[in-house]
Amino acid sequence: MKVYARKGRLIRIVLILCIIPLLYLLINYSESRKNLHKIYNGRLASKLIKEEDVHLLSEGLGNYEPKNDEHFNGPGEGGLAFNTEAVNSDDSEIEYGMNMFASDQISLNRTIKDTRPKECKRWMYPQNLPTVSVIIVFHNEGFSVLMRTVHSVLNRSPPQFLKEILLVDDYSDKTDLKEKLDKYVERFDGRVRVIRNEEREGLIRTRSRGAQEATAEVIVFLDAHCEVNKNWLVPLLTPIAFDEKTMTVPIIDGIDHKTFEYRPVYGEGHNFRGIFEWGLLYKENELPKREEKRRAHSSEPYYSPTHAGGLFAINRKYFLELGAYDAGLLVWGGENFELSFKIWQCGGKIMWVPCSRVGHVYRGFMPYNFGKLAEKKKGPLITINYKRVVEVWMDDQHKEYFYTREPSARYLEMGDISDQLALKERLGCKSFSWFMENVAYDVYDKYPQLPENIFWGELINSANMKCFDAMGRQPPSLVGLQHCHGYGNNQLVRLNAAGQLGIGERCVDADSTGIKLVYCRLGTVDGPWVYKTESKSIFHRTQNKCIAVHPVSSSLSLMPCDPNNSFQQWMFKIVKPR
Ligand code: LR7
Ligand code: MN
Repeated sequence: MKVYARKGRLIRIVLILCIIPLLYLLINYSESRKNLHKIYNGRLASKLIKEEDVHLLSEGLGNYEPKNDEHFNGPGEGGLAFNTEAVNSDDSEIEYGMNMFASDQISLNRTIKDTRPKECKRWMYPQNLPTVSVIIVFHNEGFSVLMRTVHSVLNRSPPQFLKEILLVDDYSDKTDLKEKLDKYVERFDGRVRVIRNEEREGLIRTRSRGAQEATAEVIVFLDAHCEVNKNWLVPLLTPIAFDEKTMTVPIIDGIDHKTFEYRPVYGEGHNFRGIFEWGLLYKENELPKREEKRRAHSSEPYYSPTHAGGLFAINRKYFLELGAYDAGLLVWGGENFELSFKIWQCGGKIMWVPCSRVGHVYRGFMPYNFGKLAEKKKGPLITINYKRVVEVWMDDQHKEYFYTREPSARYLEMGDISDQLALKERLGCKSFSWFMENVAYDVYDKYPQLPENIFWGELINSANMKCFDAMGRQPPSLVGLQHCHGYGNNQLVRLNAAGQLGIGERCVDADSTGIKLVYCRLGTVDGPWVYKTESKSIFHRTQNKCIAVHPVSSSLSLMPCDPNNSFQQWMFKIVKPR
């Protein structure tokens, strides 16, 4: 008996001695877990967990880092460039705007480099997140590029949140996008659905259709030539889970259209956001201090006035309540501004998410035409889209900036916008000035208010009746003289009240090599030019010379002014779009 009692006590002592530290560890562990929950409880993600606590993260707790890092050695693996010698010999680039030979050699499941800020692995995310329909609209895209987009989404999204991938075919005519595609997606057991337009609708209407047909709570749009990166989805869903009127945008890395090399768009620690110039060309700008400071960590989501257009997540019901995209916008362009202005002005938010990265193939040029829809419309279709957006969402002051930068847009027929204005009224949306002051305040730093145009139109030389032409070249380059074509575009020249001579978003300057197209100095709207009505000369104030045409070569340069020389005489002729 005694022996047993002693033994029993000993066991108890040993047990207690063991249990105390075990209990301690256990309590500590669950405390830490509780703290982790607190971190995101009711908040977006305002604290990172500490480096030393990373081992506490587990799937169930809201960390979605994939645990197995696979490595392969095939072509293009790790997001590396495909061997360029082979690449140069292919002419699919003309058909697709990207090198399909290279794409066809690269695995649909290839690995890419993790381009996120290091911090990203340490964020906690909620366990309950909405389900997602990924919508990919396409028109005549390359099969392997489209499928690599699908594979990357399936491989890198938590299956509990990814309800479906919707492929919406905008009336492609390539044969491999028909039965072959239908057959291919069968292997995904209904997780990938293909729907097709009866006629060409353009990407804007096709996306709206995709939203209608989607069945999940959140829709995520991707272009048909993307690769999503590690843990891309959850960081996009989290801000939406906390606030349904938030649209989230991943950071868009580049995929080379020749080699399919995957490259980070910005260096670590640099955050940019989407803005615009007054001709509604999309621009990106380093995050303003005010927005940088609003957040505790550089990898946290931040507010952005707009987005590039193609890649974003939004609550489906909310998107449809906003009227989806204006159905009067045709084919391509401007829809990114329409949606952005609508979201911000009508009570929502746009956030860019540094921890969500998606690669996109930037093509060298657009390989498709705009189809029948473009023929129905007179004038340049993209500018018509811009005009609709401007007329619906801007106020008189800012509309004026647009028409100053794009003067021929005044003459464009934009169709009926009364539905859009009614929607704006119904949703009780705020003014564009409110948006500029509170959200897009950094636009003015780069693109200040535009002085009025004193003259604009084709700039025609009196001696040979040819037109000033930007020649479609990238600055710095020489301005040329060409037959007047009457379409404006590269021949549409503006001289504003502050002496700036502009063609499109570019400026005209002069040096010893000639008359040049240059990048306008950001934040300035002035220049050295004066048009002298009596002598019809274009005078450079600081160099005290005039623009002259060489009688033989037709090249342009600055010469000592001679009011009687017709090679120095110019007329502005207003061009209306055709
Ligand atoms: O008629 C069409 N029907 C379509 O379904 C024309 C195109 N499409 C498809 C096309 O197959 C592709 O999947 O629509 C998608 C977008 O077309 P792209 O890839 O030719 O457009 P883009 O990448 O040159 O242009 C950007 O701007 C567009 C303006 O309308 C769209 O918003 C694109 O989605 C957008 N792309 C991005 O934002 C990716 C980042 C690029 C930048 C900056
Ligand atoms: Mn694209």
